[in-house]
Amino acid sequence: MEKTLIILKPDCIQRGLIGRVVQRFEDKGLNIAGMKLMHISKELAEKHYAPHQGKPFYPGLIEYITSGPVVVMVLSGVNVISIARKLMGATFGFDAEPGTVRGDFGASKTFNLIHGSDAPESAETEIALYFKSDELLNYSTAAEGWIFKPGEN
Ligand code: 3AN
Repeated sequence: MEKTLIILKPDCIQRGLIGRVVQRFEDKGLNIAGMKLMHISKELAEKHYAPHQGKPFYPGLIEYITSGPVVVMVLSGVNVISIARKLMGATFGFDAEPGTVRGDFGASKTFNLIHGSDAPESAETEIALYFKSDELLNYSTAAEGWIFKPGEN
């Protein structure tokens, strides 16, 4: 099953939005394989955002993601990477469509509430940065047969 790394960023936690954002993923029927509250160190942030090193917004990005606790989650499901990114919305809140996390809760370029992996390769790399393999659970839910139809995709 495809997996993706989601981070509820410091503004999401400070604004008391954890439950409402997680609810959206649960409502969609995505399976939570791992979840924890943590404070991202500067060293870990630099590894995560290595592809953006050198860009003008990079120093602010490191400062922001390390500025307070975050919730990191691994979601699993068929097409979970693209489904999660659609639920998140466009990168900046002022561009994001209503109905998405960023479109409903965000208005800023910097404070964009949530991260989601953008491809299977980055998902694998990012998941390994935050979770040991024994922290990820592989389990079925009673409803999943009504959410994902085997062989459909
Ligand atoms: P996304 O999170 O939608 O995949 P990316 O991969 O283009 O967006 O950028 C990674 C992160 O870098 C974004 N989530 C955002 O926090 C930050 N970022 C990208 N461009 C800018 C910018 N021009 N100003 C401030 N932050 C930015």
